[in-house]
Amino acid sequence: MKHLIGRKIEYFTEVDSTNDVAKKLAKDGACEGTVVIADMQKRGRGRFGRSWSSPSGGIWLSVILRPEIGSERAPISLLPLIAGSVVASTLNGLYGLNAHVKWPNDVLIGEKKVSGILTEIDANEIVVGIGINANIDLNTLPAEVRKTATTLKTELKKEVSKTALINRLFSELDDMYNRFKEGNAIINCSTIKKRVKILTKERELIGIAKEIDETGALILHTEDGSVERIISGDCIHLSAGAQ
Ligand code: BT5
Repeated sequence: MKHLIGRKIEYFTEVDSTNDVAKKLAKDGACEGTVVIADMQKRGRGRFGRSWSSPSGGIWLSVILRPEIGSERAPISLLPLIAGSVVASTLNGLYGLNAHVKWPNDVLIGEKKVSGILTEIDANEIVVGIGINANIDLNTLPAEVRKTATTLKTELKKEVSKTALINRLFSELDDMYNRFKEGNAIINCSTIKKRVKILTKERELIGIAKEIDETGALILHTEDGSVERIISGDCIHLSAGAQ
């Protein structure tokens, strides 16, 4: 099939969270590739129960996927990095930006977050939530978010066409999802080779991010000489230091 992603679009002016709506639609049998889009989210969510600011002007959407689970070639844990890579390449292709993906789910411009991904898996249903700060004035975001965030409007000093952005995003996501199913997804992650601090629920580690394995885990060579495989957590880039 040519275009899977976005073959059905459910549009809302305001929802609590597009991921919640998509999960419900998926349970009710919505077809793979269905996308839920909202102008605003009242309770946008990040990982680990964090909140995601979602004022009007942003792009808040969730995609329903049903890849064949158990396929070793296509581990679903790669999906946040794949979605992030697609967002970065879409922004760079359309606007000549230098957006890049920080492991495991952030799209940054410089070191400021312009987009975040929240993937939720329930049985064989996967919802990939994508938030992009598009036509948002930075000062409409909460003060604590403003410190680490940016928006396309701030970077480009003008508003973008959300329709053009969404269309390009769907088309690139479609291509990459096909590659993913064949085991050929392309992941560009700027965390590799950087000195990083990793924060997990249990611990804090500093080291060099050596690579991302085939499941999306980060392979960290720590300062005290051990090699750790990190499957989930937060990452802070400490250096630009490619080596
Ligand atoms: C994420 O979590 O980055 C995942 C964000 C996913 C949002 C999309 S929007 C469509 C779909 N529906 C949802 O309900 N969610 C998804 P995490 O890595 O945990 O980052 C969360 C942190 O980012 C927060 O604690 C804030 O510090 C920061 N943050 C909140 N809102 C932001 C924004 N609009 N832009 C940049 N940073 C933000």
